[in-house]
This record gives sequence, structure tokens and C-alpha cells, in this order.
Amino acid sequence: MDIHMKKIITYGTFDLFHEGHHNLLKRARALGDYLIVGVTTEYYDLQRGKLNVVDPVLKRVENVRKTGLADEIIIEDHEGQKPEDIQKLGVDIFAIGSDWAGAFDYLEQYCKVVYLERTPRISSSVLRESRYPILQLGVVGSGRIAPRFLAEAKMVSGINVRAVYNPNEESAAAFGQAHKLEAYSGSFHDLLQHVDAIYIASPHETHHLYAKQALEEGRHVLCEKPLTFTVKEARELYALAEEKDVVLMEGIKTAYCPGFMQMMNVAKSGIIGQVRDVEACFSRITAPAMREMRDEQYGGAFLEFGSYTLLPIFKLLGCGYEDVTFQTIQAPNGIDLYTKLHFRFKEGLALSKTGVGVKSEGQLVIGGTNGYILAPSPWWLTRSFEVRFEDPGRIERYSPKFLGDGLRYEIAYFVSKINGDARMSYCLTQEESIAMAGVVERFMEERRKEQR
Ligand code: C2G
Repeated sequence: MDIHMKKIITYGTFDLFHEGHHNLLKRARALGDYLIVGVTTEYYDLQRGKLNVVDPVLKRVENVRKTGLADEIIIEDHEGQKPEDIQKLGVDIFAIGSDWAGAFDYLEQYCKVVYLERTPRISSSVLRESRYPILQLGVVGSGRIAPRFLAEAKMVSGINVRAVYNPNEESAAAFGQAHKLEAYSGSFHDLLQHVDAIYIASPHETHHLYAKQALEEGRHVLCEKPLTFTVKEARELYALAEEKDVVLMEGIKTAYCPGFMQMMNVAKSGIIGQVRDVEACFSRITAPAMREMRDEQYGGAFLEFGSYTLLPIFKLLGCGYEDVTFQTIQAPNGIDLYTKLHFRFKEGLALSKTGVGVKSEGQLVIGGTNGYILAPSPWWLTRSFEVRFEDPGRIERYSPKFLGDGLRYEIAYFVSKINGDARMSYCLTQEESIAMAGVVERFMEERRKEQR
């Protein structure tokens, strides 16, 4: 290569490649002799809060390549990479669209920075919206979690929370008005007429029926945990979703957080050897007036937090445990204040601890034959974890980014499942979700026996 060649670099996601991208690349290329284009990975886009990217990275790279404008294509996968690339590749000019004006001035210490005029009226978001009409969603239940869902849904493109349902119409009206929703209803059937999808955030025992009715009418369903209390019901719902070709997702938000996914993949990568033990704890001292403490049938620690603790256990050791035993400390009204589950798998052991009236250290420890992973509380939001070894001096620290209260990842995943071709979730598989229903079923059987 000619040593005096003027090199330009630009970066982007280039989702649903369009004319605006093409113009930008053309203008950037015209600034010199050699154009390098950095295309972002899905992971990096998630980290920087860009949710709902449709095309996979290889397709986006291919689309940039097809323009014939890029002399070199690189992958951008982390914050702080731009100065590295600029120095390593000997770049003269950093170019980017004018929507970023000012944001990259700090790169002037390494090269010239140019903001190129953005092509008006075209963007990936506009294309996404024309390709996929905005998903109209109804919230079922207007309790504690519903307002958080609304706030997080605003951070995800392609979805509009249109309506709310509460069997108590006054509560529905109050919630609908407070959050400026287009509609509210005291009739579930009526809600379904207004929406394409529902988010079920009503009391546990109502999940199955609402999910079933919505699926039967061809609506997509995102259901708070626990999805059902029995394996049979869980299977029935997933079969129904398949039959109707709609998405059914259990809303265990941890499953969809990028940091949690990374931790599971690091655990399975072999770095700690073979995973042999998983210990997960989630406890919160809960006020006596709360539903968890008062509801004798469906309250208690395990039904509240068990989905979180079971998640890493099933992800890492599989769903085929050989044995599970339950130990609980009960309140006088019969709810479990604290519950320990001991699992035995062919290849390992696991412990789940959940509490509403006993506090313990809320950590996740994944033990392997070569080392272990320690994720401190709140590991279910996975903002950090460490890989540790026999040698106490050797510690690898991970601090994945985590935005808001995390629900946005679950919502974004739900929207992309609905818009994409694959209906099934890999973040939380059907098998895992059904296995969890199986543990809930066993737990409730034991509790009934004890209450008799
Ligand atoms: N662009 C444009 N005109 C449009 C749309 C986009 O000129 N109508 C430009 C953007 O300004 C950007 C490039 O096309 O320079 C890629 O845009 P995106 O795919 O949206 O990527 P972006 O999120 O801007 O990534 O590290 C990534 C970079 O910071 C930018």
C-alpha cells in the first residue's frame, strides 16, 4: 500500500442497510484514498443501549461489503475501541454522520474528525417501523411491576403500551389515566380486541388462564414468572403458542440481561473446568402487609424468587436433575419465609435459597473443576462477576453494562422474537421454563402435604 494514502475510518451498525448508509460511505470514501468501516457487534449495540437491531452482524458486514465502497471492514465490539483502531491502522480522518456532531471531538487528538451531513428522512428505525408495524401491547394487572414495565418499554423501539386491564375497572381507569394510555378495561376479552400482545403482571394464580385465553385468540404473550404451577399447564401453553404461531415468553428478566448471558457463556466455556456446583440465593425482607407475606396459598419466598435461582441452575447443569429436596421455614399462616432446595444432578449439585423473612447473602457461586465464578448481589441484574482460581491472586473481573432496571432487555427480546422468524427463545428455553414449572409443582405438592 502507498504510504501516503489518506485513510478514513467510519463506524456504524448499518442495520437494514439503506440509502442514508450508502451516501455516508460514499462521502466518507471521497475524503481520501482508503476507507475502513467498523461494523458493530450485537453485544456492543446492546451495551450502548441500541436494542432491536434486526440484521445479524454478518449480514450487516455483507451489506457494507456489497457497496464496494469499503476497502477494509472491521468489527467494533467494545467501548473505547475507536482510538485503538485509529492509532493501530494509521487513520488520517474519522468520519461520521452529523447526528453525532460534537460527540467525537475527543478523537481530534489522534486524527482529523469530520461530521458528514446525514441523509434526511431515512433511518433504520423508520425502516423497522415500516417493515414491522409498532407492536400494540396491553398490560394485564396494574400492580407494583406495571409502572416499571411502562417506563422500560419506552426505551425499546417498535412497541407501544396501548391499554391496561384490571378486573377492577376503577383500578384500570386510574392506572390508564395516570400513565396516559389510550385505553383501559375491566374486561379481559375487551383488552384483547385492542392489542397484538399482552404482558401478564397479575397475581401468580391468574397467569395460566390469561395466557391461555390470549394465545387462543392469537395474541403474543409475555408472562411474569411463574408462568404456571404445573408441567402440564406449561406444556399446554407452549403447544398452543406453537399452534397459533405466536410468541410465548416467560418474563424472568435475568434470562435476557446481556451480563447474565455472558456469565453463563463464560461458565460454559471451560475456563472453570466442568461446572459441578451452582449455589444461588435471592432474599428480600418483605413487609408483613405485602401480598407475598399474606397470601397463604400463593405467597412466600419460593414462588416469589425461585424462578431467578433456578435459572442459572438449569442453564448450567441442565433440566434433568435426579433428585430435589425442599426445606422451608414457615410463618404461622403457612407461607414459606425461607426455602432451600437441594438438587442432585448426574454431574453435579445445586442449591437454591430464597427468602422473604430471612436474609442471606444474595450471591451466585458457580463451582467448577478448575475454578469458580462469583457474582455478588444483585447477581440477577448481573452488573459484575469474577472468575477465580485456586491461586487467590488470579482473578478475572467482568463488569458488563446494564441499563435501567433491566426489563428493557426482556421487552426488546420479546419484540424481536415477534418480528423475527424464530419463535423460540434461547435466553430462556421452553424446556427450562417447563422444568421450572415442574419444580414449582413439586414445591406446591410438598406444601399442601405439610399444610394438611
Ligand atoms: N446515517 C446517515 N444518514 C441517515 C442514517 C444514518 O448519514 N439517514 C449515518 C450515521 O450518521 C452513521 C452511519 O450512517 O454515520 C451509520 O449509522 P447507524 O447504523 O445508525 O450507526 P450508529 O449508531 O450511528 O453508529 O460506533 C458506532 C458509531 O458510533 C455510530
